[in-house]
Amino acid sequence: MHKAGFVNIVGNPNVGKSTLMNSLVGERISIITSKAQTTRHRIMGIVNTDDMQIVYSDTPGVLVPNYKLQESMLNFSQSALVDADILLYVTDVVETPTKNQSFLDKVAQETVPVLVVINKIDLLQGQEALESLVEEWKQLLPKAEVIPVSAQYKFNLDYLLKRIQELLPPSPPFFDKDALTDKPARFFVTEIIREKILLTYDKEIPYACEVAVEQFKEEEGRIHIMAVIYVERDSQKGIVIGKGGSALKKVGMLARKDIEAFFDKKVFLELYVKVEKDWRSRENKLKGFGYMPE
Ligand SMILES: Nc1nc2c(ncn2[C@@H]2O[C@H](COP(=O)(O)OP(=O)(O)OP(=O)(O)O)[C@@H](O)[C@H]2O)c(=O)[nH]1
Ligand SMILES: [Mg+2]
Repeated sequence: MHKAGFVNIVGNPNVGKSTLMNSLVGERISIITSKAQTTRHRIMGIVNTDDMQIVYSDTPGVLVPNYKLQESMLNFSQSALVDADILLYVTDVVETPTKNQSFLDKVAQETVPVLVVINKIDLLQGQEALESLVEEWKQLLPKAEVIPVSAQYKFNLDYLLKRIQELLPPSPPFFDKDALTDKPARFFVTEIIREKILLTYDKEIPYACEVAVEQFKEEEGRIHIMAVIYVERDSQKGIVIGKGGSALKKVGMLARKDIEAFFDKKVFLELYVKVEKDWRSRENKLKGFGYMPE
């Protein structure tokens, strides 16, 4: 009997959803940074064995939208409540459990199994603090199972995986049995560049940036990539480029290394910066960037 299903990962920003998915899949699919709102899309990571296909979905952290891009991000998170076979509600040992009560209310109404994954337990000292946190979550979501883990240090993930395998419904596979993700190669290029932007710039800059791959050419022995970083205003363009081009050069160098590792090939990366006024608030731009259906 073959088992397959959607294991959707939701939760507030920065709790470690992407770290958890990457650890469960064993590949670097989602980008991870210490900044909130790192993930902007719903990204699938697929694990295949002979008799099983687990389709994980990483989603953006749940937030109150302030502009159209964030509305799309919230839509991705909410879509994961609708089509899950198993829901992983990720929290950590830092946030207040009731931080986002309205989303929790929706999780409480789930008819599929819900696993509350308390992440980052490596940060806790002593068993008592953890026990009381587990107790608190059991009160908040009585039907759910509470599983403490450390996604980064891979603590207790074997138990979490065991429960996922047990709960997975009988079903034929949804994707090819050699598929790793639902996203094309170019997507991972834009994500790697975005990760380096999040690491390089402060404050609002990373949030005002979007990356598009304009050219992706496999040449003999290497990949030639041309990508554009879109910002919302002229002043941001100057900051992204930096003095004498230094900041952009740094982003390009860091990204190229990771893209080479991702494709296991030499990469020639050209980066340009362009202004696309207020793109985060414009529907047609968000469609073009893949945040909304065309
Ligand atoms: N100490 C500790 N840190 C962790 C753990 N898992 C993730 N982190 C860190 O938490 C931060 C956020 O991790 P992400 O995986 O990007 O979190 P996320 O929930 O996907 O965040 P968004 O995409 O912004 O919603 C990063 O700095 C991670 O390194 C863990 O088990 N222990
Ligand atoms: Mg994430």
